[in-house]
Amino acid sequence: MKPKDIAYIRSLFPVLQQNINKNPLVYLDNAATSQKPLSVLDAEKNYYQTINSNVHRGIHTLSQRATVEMEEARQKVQAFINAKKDYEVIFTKGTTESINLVASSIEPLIEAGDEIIVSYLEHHSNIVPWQFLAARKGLTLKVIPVDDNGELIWEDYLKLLTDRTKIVAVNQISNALGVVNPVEKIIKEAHKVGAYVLIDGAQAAPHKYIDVQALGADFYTFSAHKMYGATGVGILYGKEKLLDAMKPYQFGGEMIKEVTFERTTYAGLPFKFEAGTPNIAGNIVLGKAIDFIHDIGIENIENHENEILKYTTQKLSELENLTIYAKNAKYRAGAISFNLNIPNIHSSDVGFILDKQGIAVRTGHHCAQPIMKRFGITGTVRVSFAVYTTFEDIDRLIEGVKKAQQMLN
Ligand code: 7TS
Repeated sequence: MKPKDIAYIRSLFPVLQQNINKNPLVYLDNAATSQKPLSVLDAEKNYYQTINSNVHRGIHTLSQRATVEMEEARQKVQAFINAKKDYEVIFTKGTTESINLVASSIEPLIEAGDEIIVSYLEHHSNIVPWQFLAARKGLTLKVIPVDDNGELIWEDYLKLLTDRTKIVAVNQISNALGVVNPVEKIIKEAHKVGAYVLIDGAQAAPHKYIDVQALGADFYTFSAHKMYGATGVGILYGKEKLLDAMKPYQFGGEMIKEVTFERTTYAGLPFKFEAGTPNIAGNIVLGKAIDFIHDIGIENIENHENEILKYTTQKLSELENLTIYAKNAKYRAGAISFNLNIPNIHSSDVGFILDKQGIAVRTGHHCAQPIMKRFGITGTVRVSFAVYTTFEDIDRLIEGVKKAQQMLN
């Protein structure tokens, strides 16, 4: 994209127009959460000012409007990931809840002795729910190791697959290192042994085109707040047949067909998994966030961010005494992790010095302690991108890192 296009896009994000610690904000913590464009902010306000009412229950006009808008948003998500049916799209409160839902509701489909495979690259939210499922049901949790480039070791993955493998749960892009996993191949191999595959797309959906049918994913999860939408909104995509066979996650209003004190029957998809009043405004504005992405074009976003990633890698590589993790991984996207090679400092020392210059990054273990341990570290400085990231942002980052080097040496 041309600089003038990026300048226009930046003008749509009020939060970017401010000084932090007396410097223009450089926001490089998009993997944690992205900023929101005016169209999303306005839609959220407009919902509360003109529509606010509960969905799926009111005979009155406002309730019907809210319902139509929320269901239109569901259809936008369906189209965004190319799901076959709109009711295969479940609104949750985030990737974490989407994965917990599957790890809980899938119980009827598994038996003691079955095996679950995750990878060293996972966010804690794609490890811990499976650990607890394994403990509840007497399953074995296996882990795909990574090599020194931060890439999954393919031969080891193949060796872990057995006819007892029931679930394979991996991310498409690692939040800690930015490594892109070969999820299409992973899914194909898992299906050969009859396993179900959950893809954690929290770091992929904001950055690249997703087609759940082409991937063949059984489940696909992501968070609205990382893709220009609101916090408290997530998506679980699941294949109809599997969602139908799973038990409900939570129980209450919305998810029932008929309740008596003796017996309750459940509603069909997607309501079976949407107990209680949802985040109506948040779900509606996810539709607006998707419109925003479509207006720019997801391929344009991906290409721009790849250019930024290449530039950042090159500029960081020119600095001495600095380690970039997964630098030689074949495919990376969205984020880059590094540390200064200075004894007795923590990544947060660097983050603190950058913040004083108005540069926002994330430091620490990024909720991915196993991969940190694999590299013998407690954390990294992580820089992560969005459509509004500029080459000037990266120049400011590099100057900031140089300053941190001087101050900490
Ligand atoms: N999976 C991955 C790959 C993630 O990056 C995150 C959040 C989650 C799951 C959980 O998403 P949530 O929306 O339910 O919280 N990752 C990060 C991060 O890297 N920094 O802050 C949150």
